[in-house]
Amino acid sequence: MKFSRKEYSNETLIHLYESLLRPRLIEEKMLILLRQNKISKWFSGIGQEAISVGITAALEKDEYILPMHRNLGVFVGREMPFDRLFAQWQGTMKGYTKGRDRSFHFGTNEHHIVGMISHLGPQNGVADGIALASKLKKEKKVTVVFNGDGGTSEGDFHESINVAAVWDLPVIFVIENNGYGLSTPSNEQFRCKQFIDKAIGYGIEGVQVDGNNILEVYGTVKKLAGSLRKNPRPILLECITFRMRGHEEASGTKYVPKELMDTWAKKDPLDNFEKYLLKEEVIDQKTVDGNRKKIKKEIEEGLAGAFEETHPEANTEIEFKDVYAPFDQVVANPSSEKKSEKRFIDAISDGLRQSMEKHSNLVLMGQDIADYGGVFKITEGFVKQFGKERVRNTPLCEAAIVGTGLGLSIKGMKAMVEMQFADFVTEGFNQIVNNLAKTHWRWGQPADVVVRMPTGAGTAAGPFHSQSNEAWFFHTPGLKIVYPSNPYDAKGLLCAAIEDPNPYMYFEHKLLYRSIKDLVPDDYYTIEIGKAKLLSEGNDLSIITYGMGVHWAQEILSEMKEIKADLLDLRTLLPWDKESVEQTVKKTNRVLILHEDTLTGGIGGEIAAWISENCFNHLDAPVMRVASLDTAIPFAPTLENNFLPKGRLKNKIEELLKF
Ligand SMILES: Cc1ncc(C[n+]2csc(CCOP(=O)(O)OP(=O)(O)O)c2C)c(N)n1
Repeated sequence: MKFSRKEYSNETLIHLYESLLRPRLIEEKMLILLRQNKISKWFSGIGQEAISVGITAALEKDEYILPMHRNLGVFVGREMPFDRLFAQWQGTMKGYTKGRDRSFHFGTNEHHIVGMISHLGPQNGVADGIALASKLKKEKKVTVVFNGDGGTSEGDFHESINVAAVWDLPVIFVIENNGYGLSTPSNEQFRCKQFIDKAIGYGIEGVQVDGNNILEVYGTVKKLAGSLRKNPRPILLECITFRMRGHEEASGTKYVPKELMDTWAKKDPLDNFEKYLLKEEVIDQKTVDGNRKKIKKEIEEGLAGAFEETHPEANTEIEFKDVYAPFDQVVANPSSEKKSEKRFIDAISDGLRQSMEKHSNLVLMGQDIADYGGVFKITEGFVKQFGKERVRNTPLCEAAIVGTGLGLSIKGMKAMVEMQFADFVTEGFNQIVNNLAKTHWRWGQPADVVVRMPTGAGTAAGPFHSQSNEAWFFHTPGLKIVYPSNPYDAKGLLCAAIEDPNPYMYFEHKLLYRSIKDLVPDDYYTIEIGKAKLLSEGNDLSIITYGMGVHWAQEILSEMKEIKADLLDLRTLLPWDKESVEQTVKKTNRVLILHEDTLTGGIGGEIAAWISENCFNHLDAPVMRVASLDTAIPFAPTLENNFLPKGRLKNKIEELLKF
């Protein structure tokens, strides 16, 4: 291995050497502890340390790094206290996740590190968001995100590089090309000869380095980072290396040919650098021995601190409390009586515009939302008022953009992501349910993102432009869900969702956009989250519903004049208003839950279960549900009408009353 020390001082070389030695010695210790059954799992980065170490040393301390499972060198390079780092692996309170997540799955803003979730890929979108925030704030900072060669097959990788390319984001996308993804060799993972060739396809620069040569990695990244700070743009950095141990310790390396192991053993980044420094007389054997002794002592001290504690005592209240970032909503009332007639769509647009005026850190992202104004024209005129930096057209890449939203919130900004149709949220699903929803609970980082979801059927748009998919998210702790049924609520709930630092799914029914209007305050206001609204009152039965269900119920009730019903509009689905539900059940003793979503596994099932468990003595009839058929949504209007529950509502009311 050829080293070129360039202009580096002895101090720099020794710093790099010690930074390489630390993770190696920690790992050697962890492998012993693993054999002694004192730690649970270990992903080894032995042989690859020069990449994490060189990159971390080349960056400024407040530049974000998004490492993976083999990047111990990043955590150590950022001078994370050993006792806390080791405690994190032990799942104790001294760690970074209150025992909730394992190994390297955590972030800390103090050290400007955002660790991966287990899923490979989503870290790239988050890196885009951090880089976008840095760029918008004109900070001249670089963000670095790590990938294994196997992980590059994931869609998130592709989407995020594409976004960074189109938006000129200062991100270094690192690929540690180490020959294997778990047991799968490169030739079964990708067809390209080398990853820098892929950079061409994204229209960005690709740079390849010997990932085992610390000076090459350090020097290259230092130069690239300097250039990116001045001239923001993404770079694909391919680091050629090899995985010297199994995927994780239990999986072994039987499938790796011995010759490969032997060849790469000779290229060990630490041994080679140590030999070079000894030869150049930058260090001597005494320093080598002294350093090892010193670091081993630091490790032992760290371990003693980490092993002081056992696993945390479970406290259900705290577990629930941390699901959401703390936020005491103060409901904002309009500052004047001024009102004007607004359609549902105008109310949403108005709320969004006023939120943009109120929160200068709010960024809107979505397909065609800039000059075109979005396919439904919600953001028409926004570019003129707020500029293209804050009203951003995105490429077709829902996952990367939701991830970008999280990245923005890590940098203290707010994001609104418009799904062109709620159906397409499937492409961003992982980022929502695993990243947005869990990040606060895992390591205390709020995900200040509102995802707007144009939803619902009735427009003969077929199975992929009509879905009601709120139940997918209802099952995910950490999200909040609002679903307004009228223009007043649409504006107030949107403004409230944007104020709250927690992640929201905001459902807006497309059929209501232009079909209903109302007198809506012109000023900014918010509506209490988690509060249902009783829209009409009667003693015969309670109809509990939301969204389009409200309008169907109103229409049918106006036809069934002899029947007097409580009509409860939930408005917020997560957390839903149990108190108001309980009140109406106790009053009418008969409950019908109505929703546009399909029956099985719909939100109605949960509410019905809760009522039967908590209000059983107040029921004169079983809780009944009416919902869409358990099929996909058909295109032809006759079939669609048959699918939707409206046509069955009247009979169901009669059935319930007869019981
Ligand atoms: C989305 C996703 N699919 C599958 C896995 C399981 N998995 C964890 S690591 C791994 C192999 C990763 O290979 P590579 O990206 O090359 O990184 P390396 O382990 O070689 O450093 C797999 C398949 C995962 N974590 N996430």
